[in-house]
Amino acid sequence: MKTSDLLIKCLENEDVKFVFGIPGEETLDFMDSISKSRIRFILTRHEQAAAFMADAYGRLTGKAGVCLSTLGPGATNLLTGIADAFLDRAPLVAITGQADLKRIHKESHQYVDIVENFETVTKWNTRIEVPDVVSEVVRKAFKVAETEKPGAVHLELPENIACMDADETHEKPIIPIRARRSSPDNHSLRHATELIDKSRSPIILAGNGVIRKNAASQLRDFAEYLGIPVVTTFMGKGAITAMSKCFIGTLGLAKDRQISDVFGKSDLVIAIGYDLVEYAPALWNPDLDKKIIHIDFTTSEGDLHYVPEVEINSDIKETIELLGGMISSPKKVEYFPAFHRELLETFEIEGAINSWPVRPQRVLHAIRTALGDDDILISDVGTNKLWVGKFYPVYSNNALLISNGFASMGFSLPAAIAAKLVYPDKKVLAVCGDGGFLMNVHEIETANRMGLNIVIVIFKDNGYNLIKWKSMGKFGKAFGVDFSNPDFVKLADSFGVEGVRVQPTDTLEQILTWAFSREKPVIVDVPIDYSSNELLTHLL
Ligand SMILES: Cc1ncc(C[n+]2csc(CCOP(=O)(O)OP(=O)(O)O)c2C)c(N)n1
Repeated sequence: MKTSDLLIKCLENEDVKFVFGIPGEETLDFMDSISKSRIRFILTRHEQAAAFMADAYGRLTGKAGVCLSTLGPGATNLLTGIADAFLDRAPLVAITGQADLKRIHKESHQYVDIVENFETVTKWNTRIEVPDVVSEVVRKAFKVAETEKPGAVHLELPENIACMDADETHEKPIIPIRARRSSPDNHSLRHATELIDKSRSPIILAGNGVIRKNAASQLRDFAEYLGIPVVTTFMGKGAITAMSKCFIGTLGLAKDRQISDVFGKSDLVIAIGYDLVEYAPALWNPDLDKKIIHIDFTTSEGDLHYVPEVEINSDIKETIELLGGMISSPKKVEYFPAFHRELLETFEIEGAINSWPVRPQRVLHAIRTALGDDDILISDVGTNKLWVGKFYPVYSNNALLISNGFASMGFSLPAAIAAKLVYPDKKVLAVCGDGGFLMNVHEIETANRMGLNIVIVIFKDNGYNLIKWKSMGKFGKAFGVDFSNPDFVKLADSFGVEGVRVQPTDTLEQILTWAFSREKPVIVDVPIDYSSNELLTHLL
């Protein structure tokens, strides 16, 4: 069996459903092999988008998404998406072609050392240099990518190896087995229990780790039973349903009201599945005075502002359940019911204000109405993300995808395509700025070719608003942030899809209902008014 056939056989063995990518001359054997398999090849229009799709697939399923490119420029195009999976902790396996091994020691057409290039953005990264290692390499790649914290892995397959025969004895894929994490140890549990029992005013800081391990209902039971308020990070939204009385908001801006109103009142932070890459502890523990309990699969990062009294490095779900049973009495943290009420009220009041251009709050309220609890919203990066992060209530696991570790613009449209492929029966909506949208706009063709009804809502302000806003705050002026846009309705038309520009008299809810009734992608161009951005720092 030739090596590329064996590679595909091993991917099937890992239950890979899709490979996202763009082929090249050096991946011809790979393409020949995949064409004979049950794996669906999703041809994209840019390798970065392919990597974002694999990244979103990984977040939604917990299984590594797979992307493909050729050598050189194809592979360097993949890099941003791979880095996103790396810092956003999404399981991903990237496969790239490479030149014949006989020419990689010298200057040679399209050759750069991709393994070296990918070193800093992958958990593991290797070149397949002999056919007989393929089944071991593939099993290791998926294991490493999917193990906490998940992330990106890269395999390079040179073209002369791809068409070489593997030895028959090595043609057997290794069957994946599910390795279970050991239980939390009693000593650490008792220590954590003591700290919680003694604490006057504890708070839970929940991150994406809770979502990855589907522990939202355990977290809700734990928090509600003990009466402890919960703040999530942006990527932790959904770690506890926004309906829970214990949910009191999201942390995500440098000047966040949470810091003074919530962390200011707390003496103990119970960090569960929290990731420093999203929001630095120096922002919520500047004086190093908080006691911290670290609950996660992996040990904590070395950070002066994050030195836990106790670490429970174990299964998050089991830890929450065991701890809940050990704490003697519920806490009486008094402020949070009022905070939770305020969150709900602000959402309704702000979301009802009709003005022109439209305020982000109004759009997000209409989106919340259009989407069911389990439908999927995907946010791009920019001020649009801050509004989604601070304002949009999430009711279930993975009902919101945000890139907030690497925070790369251009994520939302490709991610929406992957989400719709994974969940054809769910509504999928991408919110993006006009800047982020145009970074991967070509994927409208991909979505259309596949007949996917995804809705893309563009917050149009003709500029890179987040940078403009920050620059105004720092210098009182902004430079190099304004641009013009194409006519998005005509652009949609030229792709063969439908587009609509919201007018002052339109009802957003009706437009979204119509958009979700179509069979193809729909672009909704919303002239946006960012003049209430300051409110972001006052929201819970
Ligand atoms: C790929 C990439 N390039 C640059 C940035 C820096 N950046 C962060 S937000 C932003 C502006 C985003 O503008 P837009 O997409 O229009 O969204 P808005 O802020 O207007 O909502 C920029 C340039 C980034 N995060 N990612």
